[in-house]
Amino acid sequence: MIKNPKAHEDRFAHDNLPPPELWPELRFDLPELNYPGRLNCAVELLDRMVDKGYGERIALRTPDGKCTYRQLLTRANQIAHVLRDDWGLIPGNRVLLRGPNNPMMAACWLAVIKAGCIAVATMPLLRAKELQQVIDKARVGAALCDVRLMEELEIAQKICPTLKQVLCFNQGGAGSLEGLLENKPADFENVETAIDDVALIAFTSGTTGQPKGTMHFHRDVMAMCDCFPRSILKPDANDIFCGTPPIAFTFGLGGMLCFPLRYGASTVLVEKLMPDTLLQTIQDHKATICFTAPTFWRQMAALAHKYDISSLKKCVSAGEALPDATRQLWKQATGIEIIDGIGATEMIHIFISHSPEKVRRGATGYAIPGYQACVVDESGKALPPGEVGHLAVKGPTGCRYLSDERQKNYVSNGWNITGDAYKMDADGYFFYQARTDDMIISAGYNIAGPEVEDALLKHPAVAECGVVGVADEERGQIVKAFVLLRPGYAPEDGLVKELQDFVKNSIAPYKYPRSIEFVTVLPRTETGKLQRFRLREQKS
Ligand code: 3UK
Repeated sequence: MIKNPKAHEDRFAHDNLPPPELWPELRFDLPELNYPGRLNCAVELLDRMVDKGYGERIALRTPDGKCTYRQLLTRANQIAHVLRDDWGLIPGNRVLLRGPNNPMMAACWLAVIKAGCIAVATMPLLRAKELQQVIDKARVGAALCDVRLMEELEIAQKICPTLKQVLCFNQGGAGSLEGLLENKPADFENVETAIDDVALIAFTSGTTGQPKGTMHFHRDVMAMCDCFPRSILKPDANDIFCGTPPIAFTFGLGGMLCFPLRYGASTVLVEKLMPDTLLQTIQDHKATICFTAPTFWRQMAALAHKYDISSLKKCVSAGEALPDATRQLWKQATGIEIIDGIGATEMIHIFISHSPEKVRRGATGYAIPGYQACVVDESGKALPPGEVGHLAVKGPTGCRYLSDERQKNYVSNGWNITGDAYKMDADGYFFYQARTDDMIISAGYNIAGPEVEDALLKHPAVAECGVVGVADEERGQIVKAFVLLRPGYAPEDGLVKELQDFVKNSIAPYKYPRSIEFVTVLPRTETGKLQRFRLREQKS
């Protein structure tokens, strides 16, 4: 290891951290969170595992092959040599990563961090304009990009003066990253970073346009591996992980890469998955753990009987609220109780969840060991059980935006305010209501769209739905449902009345959707979230 008291020679990330008084309070309440002062998270996840004897075990699986821990280490080391020797990058430099989930993308992420640089992984579907915002904001000087995603990056490069060096991977031949790797040594002198050097900047778009960069330290990557997995998921070295979230989304960075490596397990990386191909992947690879979003669980429940997925033991849902209707469908289809968990890019991963045995219907779960959570009012005062307010959390990780005024909105009195309306019961279980800015106010009543969605989803005609408030002269807003029907059902007037009565019979009648529109597709983000603002904008 290179001993360097100031591992980050490039101080950009450090200099753009929020002022200390705007940081959330950080708590390290578990013995496993006592890390040494110097630690490189990629070295912990890879070199250490080889040192411990996992070298010949499988780390990565793909539809066409396998790769051991030692092979992955060699590949990451060679890439790190390109970054340092060929490009002359120094610790603290930002490197943009762009690719679907595949072994080279994984190796590049590990290499960037081993070299002491900062990984800025971007969602595969970003266009040049959005890439430009990320590159400018994080002052990115170099990029590694999957050959099939080069087009938008090339457009972005023309308008981004800081971006000097770009290489593509998964192409092979001269001029590509693979071409440069051939004669690189298999060993690399890792950079011994400080525990609180920035390891990655994860961008989150929100709904307003200007993306926010969340900065996470080497310690945060370790903490994400040592909290949710250790206490809730409990994986072991024989587990085979699979799922949909991209490595560029911290949900996927954990579930598809860091968690499996931390526990000596293996991960199936597949580039493009749909509900049927994810089921096929579980069958083909005998996967034991699967990470995906609620809409996938719902669609997979209808198809599960066509596949042999008897290897599957644990199912994780995150990204948006898991409707109880979906939880029950999956349980009926497979016997498995989904593990729901709320996480956020600002927090890096999941902070409220539940073990399968401790599920409570309608609840996301409880604050997992290492985290604290409560529900607060507008002034930040804790509310008693049963009252709806803002979810506030703190733990070993927390929000640090890269030079962004919005730090003040997310962190208040040391708590991270996630932007979600929640209710807590007397046992400390947290019940999701809505995004705070999505609450529907109709004739003076507060109505949470997701509750109406859950009621609708229990009707056999409803495949998917989205519920929002739309302007109404008399009531201020009315509840409007956009409904996607299951095959075999027709969008008839009689069905509107039937669905309205169905909702009135299962939840408080004033919450029923006064307006229902049948649609063939619902607007979603790349991470599987329903874009309610786009439903609200729709004129009918
Ligand atoms: C919503 C949920 C109810 C919630 C994420 C796991 O989704 C992740 O990060 P994002 O920054 O979004 C955060 C927001 O998404 N949400 C996520 N999970 C749930 N709402 N129940 C859930 N289970 O509004 C939250 O504030 O995209 C999830 C791990 C890492 C992540 N980055």
